[in-house]
Amino acid sequence: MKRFFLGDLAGPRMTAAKVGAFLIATLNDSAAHAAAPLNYLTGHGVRSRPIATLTWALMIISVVVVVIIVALLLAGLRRGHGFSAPAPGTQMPVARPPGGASWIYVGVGISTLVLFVMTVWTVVTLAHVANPPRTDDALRIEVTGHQWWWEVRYLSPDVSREFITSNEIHIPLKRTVEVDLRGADVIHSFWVPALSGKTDVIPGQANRTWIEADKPGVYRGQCGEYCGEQHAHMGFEVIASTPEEFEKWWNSQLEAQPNASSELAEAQNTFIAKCGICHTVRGTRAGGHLGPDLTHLISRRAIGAALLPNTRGHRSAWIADPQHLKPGNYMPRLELSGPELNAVSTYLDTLN
Ligand code: HEC
Ligand SMILES: [Cu+2]
Repeated sequence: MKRFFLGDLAGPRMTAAKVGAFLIATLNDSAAHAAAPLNYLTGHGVRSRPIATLTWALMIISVVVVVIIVALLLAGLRRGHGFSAPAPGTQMPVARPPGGASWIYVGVGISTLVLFVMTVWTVVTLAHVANPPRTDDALRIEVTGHQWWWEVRYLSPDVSREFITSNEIHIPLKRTVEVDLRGADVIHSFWVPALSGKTDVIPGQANRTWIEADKPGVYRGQCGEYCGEQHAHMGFEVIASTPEEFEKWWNSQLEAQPNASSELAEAQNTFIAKCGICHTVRGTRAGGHLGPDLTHLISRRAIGAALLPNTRGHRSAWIADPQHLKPGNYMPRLELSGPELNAVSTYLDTLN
């Protein structure tokens, strides 16, 4: 499936076919994810569907209003009143021709009614989606916004089942997920267009939002509030799967990493020495919190906050020069030697 971006439409060759293809990709539910990952015109859960319906309704009403106004304006211009220039010295009458005022009364009346209905509909929809329909079996997670990545902590009544991961949120299908939002530095905004609207992530303030997906899949999320140089690359992914798959994933994430076997010991030591001050790998002496938790790095789909696919090549390129791939981010270029880079990459490969 070709990916479409609004930018594709612009440029010198904006054809009807291009516009059509874009609209079809936007409207076609299943293609929408792949074609336009941040598409908010189709909802995929109990929360986003009423919002998407409202968005479409407001958009259609607005377009109809513009069309009516333009049509009336053109009709008025065409009709004219055959107004010939007065002879010099004569007085111009100031009285307007009678009859036109009813257009204004009726127009204002209809506009007021439409605006009133739109306001009530908006308020009712927002109130309806503000709180989840049921919270008794809700899953609770805590998401912390950092410049420019997301830390995700899974909460559980049994604290031994809690753990931290980053930039990837797994959720079980058809279950409410309450998201407690924390800010580590500046104001960010948590946004998964297909599942919910935006909620600000503010340092020192505990905000809460909720998401729920009813179809399995990968939903793209994005920081929705300008937060500095790499704001555009502060993405994440929400992965919705069946409750069984979700449970399996949770259990696998809980596991700590074993101490490396003798042939990997040196690679692990290099990692701990060079990277452990900022990154955690549970089960080892690497326990830093300045960067994402790397305990199960290999299980994730992307690195750099949804910047690059998580392949060995991209990982090595990142470690060799993170400032080239994401200028200004808080992982410095570490000037590793060739063997060190190789050792660290080899060690990362084991973090399943
Ligand atoms: C000074 C702190 C610091 C050091 C030292 C550091 N990192 Fe990072 N690292 C970060 C930060 C911060 C990020 C998040 C960058 C972003 O996405 O904005 C990061 C991101 C990463 C990521 C991507 C993780 C993800 O889920 O997106 C990998 C992989 C990584 N670092 C590996 C390493 C390795 C390997 C080393 C040692 C050679 C290392 N880092 C050293 C701070 C550090
Ligand atoms: Cu941000």
